[in-house]
Amino acid sequence: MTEPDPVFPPYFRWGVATAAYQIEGAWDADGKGPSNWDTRAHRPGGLAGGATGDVACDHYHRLAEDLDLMAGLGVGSYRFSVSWPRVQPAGRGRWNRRGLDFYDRLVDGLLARRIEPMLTVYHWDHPQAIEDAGGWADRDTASRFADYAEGLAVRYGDRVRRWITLNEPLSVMHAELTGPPGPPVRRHGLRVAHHLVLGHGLAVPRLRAHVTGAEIGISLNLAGTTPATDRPADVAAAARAEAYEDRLFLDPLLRGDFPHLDGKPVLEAGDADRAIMAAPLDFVGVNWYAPAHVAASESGVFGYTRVPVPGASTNLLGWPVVPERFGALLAWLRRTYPDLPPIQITENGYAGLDEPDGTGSVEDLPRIAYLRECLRQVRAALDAGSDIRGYHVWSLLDNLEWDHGYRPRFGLVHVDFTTLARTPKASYRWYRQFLDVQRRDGKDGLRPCFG
Ligand code: IFM
Repeated sequence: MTEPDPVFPPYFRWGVATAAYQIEGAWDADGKGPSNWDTRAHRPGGLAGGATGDVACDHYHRLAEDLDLMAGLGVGSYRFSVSWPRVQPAGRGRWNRRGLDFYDRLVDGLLARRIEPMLTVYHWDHPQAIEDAGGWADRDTASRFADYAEGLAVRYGDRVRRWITLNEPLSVMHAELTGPPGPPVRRHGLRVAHHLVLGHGLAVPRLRAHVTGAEIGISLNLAGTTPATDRPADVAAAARAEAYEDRLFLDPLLRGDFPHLDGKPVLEAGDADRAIMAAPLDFVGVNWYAPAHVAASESGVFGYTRVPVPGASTNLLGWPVVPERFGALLAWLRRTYPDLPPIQITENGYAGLDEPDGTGSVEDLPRIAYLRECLRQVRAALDAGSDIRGYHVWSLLDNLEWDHGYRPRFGLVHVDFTTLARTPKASYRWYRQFLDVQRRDGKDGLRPCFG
């Protein structure tokens, strides 16, 4: 007999997450400017399979249908991102009214369906003009970003209470360090990391100034690191991996300095910058998919490499499928950062091939099994003392998985990228039922903050 799904406290908020470049399409519609990702996708040999975000899920033109899919699911929270080049095409100065209007329609459509918006200011797509000026390797981008964030707060702060400054700065840094050859590739990873946290810290008070009752956080991709063996070289490699990944942003955000290795910070920042970076946060967003099992390696940028988790299967992206390790990451957070603000799980998901069967149905049972176990881990972490307030499945829709193109699918809803037809998968039906149980047993667990 399968174990029943866990029941969560009534305050827990349930949602789904997406990001602009991965779903919107309409890459040059209504005054939108080109982004770094448009350029990356359009160059020869760009993204896998020749994919681009030109159309993606065409969410920009199918907003009402996608909002109805969320309402049908029964979620109380939707995490989305704003495309910077859609609303401020040159990355400074002039705002694009038609782009801003789109997010008005999105926010209003959510509130009308009693779904609370959670707005990510930056999920990797910035105006090409910003890229041309050096992207995040240029310190001025931090100031441009803070101006942009403030502009969004002025526009949406009356209706959007929950804000995420950056999504996964670590991934942005890694793209700099390990990006494929050809422009735009630079080797300024740590400088990029510095400017990202600085931009975040500059943005936080600017958001707070315009958002009543603001809840401001940042989404970090965290793993939970273990050494491949107990050989000293692998143990030291795991400590480096922890410093350069899991602690790289948490330490400056929560402790006011970059992590130290061998008595030295992995990245030097002056006192003034460190004070800005440590701006108080209302929550930390955790994106979790898989743990990091690492071994010493001279070819790794920081002297380590990820190795397979013994005995674990892998998903379509080659990531180990070990949902039972989610709890270890949450326990590590409790131990390492006793003053950690409340946690929002801002992403958790599973990459599959998800082909429709002969009847057109997508029976994505491995995704359901993975998500169920992750949720059991989250529930156990609550019992163990973690302060976790919400959970978002990545993702509502199958979408553009960046350099990997459209083959890896993460959605609860299948998207046929030829016809753009949406078909809820078995996981959509499972999540809907799971949320029904939460509503019943948790009484008012899905009541939005507004309305
Ligand atoms: O698709 C991405 C998302 O944009 C950021 N977090 C990880 C997801 C899966 O790779």
